[in-house]
Amino acid sequence: MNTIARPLGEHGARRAATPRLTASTCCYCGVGCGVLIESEGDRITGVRGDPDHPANFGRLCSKGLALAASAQSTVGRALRPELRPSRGALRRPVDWDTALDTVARRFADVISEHGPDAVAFYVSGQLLTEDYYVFNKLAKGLVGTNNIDTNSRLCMSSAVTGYKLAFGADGPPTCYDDLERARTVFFAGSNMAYAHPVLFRRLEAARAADPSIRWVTIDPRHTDTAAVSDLHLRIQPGTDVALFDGMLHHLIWEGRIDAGYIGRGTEGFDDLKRAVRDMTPAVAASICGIDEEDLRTAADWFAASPATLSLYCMGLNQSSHGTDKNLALINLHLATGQLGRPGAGPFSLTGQPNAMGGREVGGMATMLAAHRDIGNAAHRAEVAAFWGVETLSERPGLTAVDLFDAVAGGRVKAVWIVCTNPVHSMPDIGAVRQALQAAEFVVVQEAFADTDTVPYADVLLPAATWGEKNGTVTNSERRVSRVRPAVGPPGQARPDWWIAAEIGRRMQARLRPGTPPLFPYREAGAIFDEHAALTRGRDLDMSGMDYRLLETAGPQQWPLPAGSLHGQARRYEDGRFATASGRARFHATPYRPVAAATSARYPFHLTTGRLRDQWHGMSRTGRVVQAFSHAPEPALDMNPRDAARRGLRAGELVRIRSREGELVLPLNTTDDVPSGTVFAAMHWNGRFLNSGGINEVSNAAVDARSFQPELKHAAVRVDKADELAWQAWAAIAADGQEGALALRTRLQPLLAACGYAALSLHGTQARPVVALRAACAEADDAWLAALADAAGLLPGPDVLDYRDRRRAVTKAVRWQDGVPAGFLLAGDVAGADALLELVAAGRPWQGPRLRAFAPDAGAAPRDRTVCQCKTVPESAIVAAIGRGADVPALKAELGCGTVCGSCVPELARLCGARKVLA
Ligand SMILES: Nc1nc2c(c(=O)[nH]1)N[C@H]1C(S)=C(S)[C@@H](COP(=O)(O)OP(=O)(O)OC[C@H]3O[C@@H](n4cnc5c(=O)[nH]c(N)nc54)[C@H](O)[C@@H]3O)O[C@H]1N2
Ligand SMILES: Nc1nc2c(c(=O)[nH]1)N[C@H]1C(S)=C(S)[C@@H](COP(=O)(O)OP(=O)(O)OC[C@H]3O[C@@H](n4cnc5c(=O)[nH]c(N)nc54)[C@H](O)[C@@H]3O)O[C@H]1N2
Ligand code: SF4
Ligand SMILES: [Mo]
Repeated sequence: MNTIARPLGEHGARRAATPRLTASTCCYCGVGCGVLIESEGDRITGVRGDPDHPANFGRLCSKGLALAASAQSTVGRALRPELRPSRGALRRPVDWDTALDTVARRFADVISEHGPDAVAFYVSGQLLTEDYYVFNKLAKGLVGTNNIDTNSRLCMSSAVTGYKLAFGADGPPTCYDDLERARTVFFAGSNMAYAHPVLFRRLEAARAADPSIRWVTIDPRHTDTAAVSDLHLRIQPGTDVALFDGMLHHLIWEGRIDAGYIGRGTEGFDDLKRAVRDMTPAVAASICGIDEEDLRTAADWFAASPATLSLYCMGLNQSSHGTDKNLALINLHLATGQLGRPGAGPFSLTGQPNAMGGREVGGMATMLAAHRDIGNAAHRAEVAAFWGVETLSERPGLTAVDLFDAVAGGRVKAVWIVCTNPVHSMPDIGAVRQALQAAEFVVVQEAFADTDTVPYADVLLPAATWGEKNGTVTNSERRVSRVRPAVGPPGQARPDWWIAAEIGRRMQARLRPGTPPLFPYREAGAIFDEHAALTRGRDLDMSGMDYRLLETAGPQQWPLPAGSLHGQARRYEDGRFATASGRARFHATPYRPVAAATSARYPFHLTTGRLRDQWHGMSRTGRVVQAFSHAPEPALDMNPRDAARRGLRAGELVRIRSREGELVLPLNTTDDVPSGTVFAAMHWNGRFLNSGGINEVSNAAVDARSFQPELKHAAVRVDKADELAWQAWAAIAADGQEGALALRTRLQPLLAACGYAALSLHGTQARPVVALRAACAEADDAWLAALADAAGLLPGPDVLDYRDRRRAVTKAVRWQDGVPAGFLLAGDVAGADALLELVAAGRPWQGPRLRAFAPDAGAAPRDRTVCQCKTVPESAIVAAIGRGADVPALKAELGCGTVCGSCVPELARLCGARKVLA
């Protein structure tokens, strides 16, 4: 045990005057790394990895390390409740009582008039378990509706459905220890190098210790994960089921399956065998667009390895047949007995920090608390009795896509959105906007005031966020960790559970006056105890867990029934599953193509995914300069051959169109995407773009069993946006994070008027530079004047400017203390890259100022930062590799990859690329 302060009470650290350390958990991905937060008074001053936490043993990735930087300013935070007094009016600040009473009254009125299913809750896998529990009880226990769904529907629901169908219960059978014990690792639709970096570090270390360990990546894109794998199965998007079925066919007919395991612990194999009879390796390979030999190799490695671990994520789940993709992979594990022992098993990586906690509390429209089912009368009765309510609704709730459809259609009149940004992250955001516009009453509970969903709020409820909250989260290996507050929330922000409980109390007084209080909580620990008690006797039994145990014994895995002191690392080791028969079930999984077929009109297959250093809608990472340095601007990735065929050049603006909508992005050409497929990062949204981001063009097709949308696949066309002939670039150095956020807020309203516009951050955290790139169909003087005004680039003593009205060209550079501190180019943007580099570098200017307008401007061309921790640009790495450096030499010479390690896969890849070329 360490001696670090682990305060028990709410805001325990706020009163502390001296620097202190608070042990908590990272608020980003499902790895669930332990962090130590340094704080002084009400300020977070630093974050480092908790050496005692069993997920990361002190490590953090680039995002975790930037957490303190993300919490430096309250500019842009939601700081007080706001209320729209009438339709069309602006929201006005109100006190908490008014906000809470209004939400309770409006919800209660709708329920009384139209019934409980006329309201809905759309919540988040980033809530803490305690928050989640209260919302679930509010919806299902008090209101009596199952209309509570969550962004986990966009993320984990196919994995949940797959596990339940195959094993009888949700949750992975595996644990992190298996990462070190696996001898063959399959990354299936997972870019783990970016999305679960600290676990990838553990895999790297294991392979460094035992180079015979094999890695196989299944991904249409050549990701950093694929680049460092021994075999990359570069399948056509959406064809995983054919691949897995083809692998199984090969193993069956080669006699490589584990008949003993199949006989002892499973059922349904004969049906499956019949179902894959026609999916020969040759057929499968041709559907997938890969070599038959590679398919056979992958299958042989899978079966022959002493321990095969599959790590899978959105490439499987976000599909109109995501459940089948999960089941087909699980079939392989069951058929080869690669399960229930160290290093082997199907390991679904959870995306969000508490997607697993949400599943525990049953916080989705299709489940009840503690892995119980809505359709099961006994389960409903158990939960109703536990909560002390008469009955629970047996009507299935609305899942995410249907939920917003019902809002649009008027069946759901009031919706309460918590800790998620659907106007960015849902498929077909045009439809979501229409729904929220049509709704009678929209509540948004957010930590940040400037997300794309907030404008639709009739009531904005300001939430406390990471660093300020108290509770628990459960990570990918079912491990429950404490989240502790290092500082108090700013302004009037409050913890999510508190807001839910306060409104719940008020609604109860209206809907069920005189009944025993459902929300008596005074602190988070009491909610956890209630949750844990409700799991008693269930597969996830954590009735032995409470804050005290987590305090003394550290983070624990479930199951951990009352009386035990430690959780269970691995499940199903005895070969008995949670099904009625105790046997795992095989499921036949016929291959089906993606929902949105490409056509002559929409010839490209669009897939989407994550960048290394950004998190979703960027409400937090978008405040940190270094989060932009690895991928500074949004882009559409296209194979160079496809681009050449269409006469498109890198850097040009292209218009991406689907049946749902359109947006404009700059083109990036790269062999990382195969011919016929294009890729865009999912992060950029209306805070940074003139459009809402890539979900303008995604579609709402869902899996028939998990209801998870096919966010990985859309059919699009891509054309040159050559009507956007008039371009403008601007960049302005700001005074620290506060200054940069304030400047971004001033510039943001200018985006909408453009055919394309993007904001990004450059420079350093101490001297951030806010950059704007824009393009319009024609010159717009009024817009330009507004930009110059907002950016402090109006003519003046420190601004050198040049105008050619006839050609509609404007150029201006601003100096501050002899340093170029901002520029604006419009009409003719040659040299904009060099000027941006100059302003970002912040060095004093030598020579005549007029020379700043010359296209080369004396600065090196812009460069990507590969290593964020040591600020090492790609050019320096490529140069060192040219001199013969390998990864250890790069580390020694340049320092890159020596701190968080997030760039190590890319370093390896850059070195490997040289080998291929040499
Ligand atoms: N840096 C960073 N890390 C994150 C997040 C973040 O926002 N930023 N978010 C977290 C969350 S919530 C999640 S859910 C996870 C997501 O983690 P991942 O799922 O690993 O990340 P993605 O980039 O969404 O998608 C993974 C890969 O799926 C591939 N893919 C697309 N279509 C197919 C297909 O049909 N078959 C196969 N086999 N692959 C396909 C894509 O090319 C992509 O490389 O990341 C978590 N970690
Ligand atoms: N095209 C495409 N779309 C996708 C995906 C994809 O791969 N491709 N991935 C999907 C997946 S897997 C996911 S998980 C979703 C994620 O999509 P979202 O859920 O929309 O992602 P975030 O931007 O993380 O939204 C969380 C919000 O909660 C706010 N917040 C932070 N802390 C707190 C808090 O403590 N309380 C409250 N009340 N609010 C807080 C943040 O400011 C932020 O706006 O996106 C999905 N959308
Ligand atoms: S891997 Fe990175 S983002 Fe994920 S929990 Fe750990 S530090 Fe946070
Ligand atoms: Mo996710």
